[in-house]
Amino acid sequence: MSSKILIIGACGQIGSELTTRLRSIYGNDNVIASDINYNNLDVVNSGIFEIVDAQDYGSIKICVEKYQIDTIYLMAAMLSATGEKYPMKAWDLNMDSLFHVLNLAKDGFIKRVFWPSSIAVFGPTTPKVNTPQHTIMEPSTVYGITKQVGERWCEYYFNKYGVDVRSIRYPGIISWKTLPGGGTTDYAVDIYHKALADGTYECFLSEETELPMMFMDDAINATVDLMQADAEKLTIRSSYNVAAISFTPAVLAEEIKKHLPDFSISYNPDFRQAIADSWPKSIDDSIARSDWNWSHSFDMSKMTEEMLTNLAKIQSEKDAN
Ligand code: AKB
Repeated sequence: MSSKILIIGACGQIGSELTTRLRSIYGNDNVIASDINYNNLDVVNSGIFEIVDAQDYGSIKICVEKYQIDTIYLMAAMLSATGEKYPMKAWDLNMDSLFHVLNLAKDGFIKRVFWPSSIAVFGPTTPKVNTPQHTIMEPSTVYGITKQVGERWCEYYFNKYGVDVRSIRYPGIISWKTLPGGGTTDYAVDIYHKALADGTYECFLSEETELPMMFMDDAINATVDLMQADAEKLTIRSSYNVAAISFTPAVLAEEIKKHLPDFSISYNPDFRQAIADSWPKSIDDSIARSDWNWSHSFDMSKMTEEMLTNLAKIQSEKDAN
């Protein structure tokens, strides 16, 4: 029998592009997209779609049984900036949903789980440059706490119950198809939209704030490759460090200026600065590279080219209509 996949949080930034890729690999009928709303019509209309509340065990289980799901990608989460505004909601959403899915696997309803972690698991006491896979982790955000605790539970469910759970510590993800929501790294997407629309951008992080980032295509490749890897090759069952590029807002602005010479940037750091300051500048992902051959393809210039070309195309199509 072929694999049947359920994506929870399929209308979000990563979930939507993951849905498209998984449908192209496994076939539309084998990839069920779900979310708490119909916010992404491309996802809703391109295959089977169900309303599923990630915090409601019953609603996930009904969907698992209806479609005989064996693999869940749990992409629903509250990110770092929104999490600081609603700490208990972030805790409840991020932890309830993870336990529901891990317990479905433990109880034999599904076989495999993908759960995203984040560079937010690291904190102010973590070494900032080339942050190792195993190091001090004292996250100072609610989101980071949920991701660190989640990683511990994933490893526990693997060791104790044999649950095949796999995870990646995503850096900031940059894409032109869907906007991110509520993260600290969101500036690296907003900047492209504003550069094209207004020719100027006010950044909520300071010019020298260096953070690990990745173009969406690489993030989706990493996710698919990890899920397709032989289980015996995986030495990490908490969550893998993965890395692509690291840059500051000032360096990104210079790259954009190569395409849009009149672009200007100003800086007005807000509460997200403290979050960014607590995270690594760059990540050592050598274990992912050796365990499952992870490698990235987009550097900053290729990504910028791709972002500006596609966003400009969307804008001119809108203008023409
Ligand atoms: C955020 O900024 O909260 C996320 C992340 C790094 O996990 N993009």
